Amino acid sequence: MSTTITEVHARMILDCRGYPTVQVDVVAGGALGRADVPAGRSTGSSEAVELRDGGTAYRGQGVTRALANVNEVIAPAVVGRNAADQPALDRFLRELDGTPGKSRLGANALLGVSLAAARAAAACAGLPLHRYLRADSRVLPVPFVNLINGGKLTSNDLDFQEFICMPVGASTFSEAMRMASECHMALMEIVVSRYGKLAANTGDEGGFATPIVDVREALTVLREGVAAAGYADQMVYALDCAATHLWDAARRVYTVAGKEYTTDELIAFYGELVRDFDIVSIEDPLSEDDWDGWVAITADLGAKGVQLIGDDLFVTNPDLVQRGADLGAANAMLWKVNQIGTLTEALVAADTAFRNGYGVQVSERSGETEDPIIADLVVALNAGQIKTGSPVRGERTAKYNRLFQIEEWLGADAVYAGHDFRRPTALAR
Ligand code: 2PG
Ligand code: MG
Repeated sequence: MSTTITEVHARMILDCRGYPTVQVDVVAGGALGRADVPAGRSTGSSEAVELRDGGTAYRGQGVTRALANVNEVIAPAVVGRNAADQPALDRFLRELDGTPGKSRLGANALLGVSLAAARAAAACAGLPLHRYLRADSRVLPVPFVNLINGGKLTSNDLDFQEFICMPVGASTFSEAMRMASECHMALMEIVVSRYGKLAANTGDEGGFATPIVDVREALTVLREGVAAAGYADQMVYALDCAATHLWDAARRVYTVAGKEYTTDELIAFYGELVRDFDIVSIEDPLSEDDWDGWVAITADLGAKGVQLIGDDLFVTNPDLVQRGADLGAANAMLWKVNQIGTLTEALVAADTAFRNGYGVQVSERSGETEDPIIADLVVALNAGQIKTGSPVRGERTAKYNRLFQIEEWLGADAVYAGHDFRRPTALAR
């Protein structure tokens, strides 16, 4: 059966923040593949370049240049190529762009084509994307459910970005989501009764944007919500500190809740939080530029069993992940396809992480659409962990809802990663 690309078309759609983004249709062998491109807000400085128009329309956030690059430059060049040869297609896209950061055509233009082609090829094969990408895909991830938001995702004064509960004690993905949803409902009652009605307003990823400043207070309230729902024994906790944004590079200090910390002091603070709040995973505890600090925290908390995830640090870049592994910085990577700009490069980054014994957590961006593709990708990787926000707001639930469908499709073959979320590849065999 032919998998030759016959048509490529990009259009503008709006993401969950009301910002324009790119949606691409690729037709191959008569089958349509469609994919949306998400966008970050607390971004790492080495991410592939997202092309935005500038000017006044959409306050500079327009994507007409990226659309034109797909429709006028990429489309004529990739028509006639094979959608089923993803590595060759993605290599061609990179070469067509020709810049290291994908700044000429835009990573948002390239990624839309890359993902839509994968979907078209899967449709030609008559397979769901996760199974098309990997024949032994069967691990349903632990959802890292972000119930309290701070940092750049809200307008409250809570400095850490995400306060997360993880239903590791569930026996299936469906059961995990039931626990998470009930915790969300119970937590809403608690924050409203304690902080007033406005406290249940939400941030970009659906977590409560409660007016809390103190990190310990946020963790205490989160734990109370979990206990009120009856799941204290099944849940553990995680943070995304997004600490690049808390770091003063010139003075080499971090500011959290108005208090300054050196790297060593901040690591000691994390040690106390881990001890007091069942925290098993911390993303971006330190700045992307504080590599020495990352080595130190990995030798300390990493050796004590805490997962330390590099997001801004690695930006889904295989070379940076390898650098981390060589230095002993972090022990897991956050995996966001749009940070690197093509599916193949992101898959190589995940392989690099797994080969070095690093965990891989597939992640949403704060600016998402209703496209659930990361649900298929997390199962395709047998990665065991996904971060896709609260169990509310359509662009977040789209991913959870797709995972319910995949769980049903896998039937008795489905394995929930549970406590093994850091090393689930063993489960896949
Ligand atoms: C993060 C994310 C997603 P953004 O920092 O991990 O949760 O935010 O997409 O804004 O980078
Ligand atoms: Mg992050």
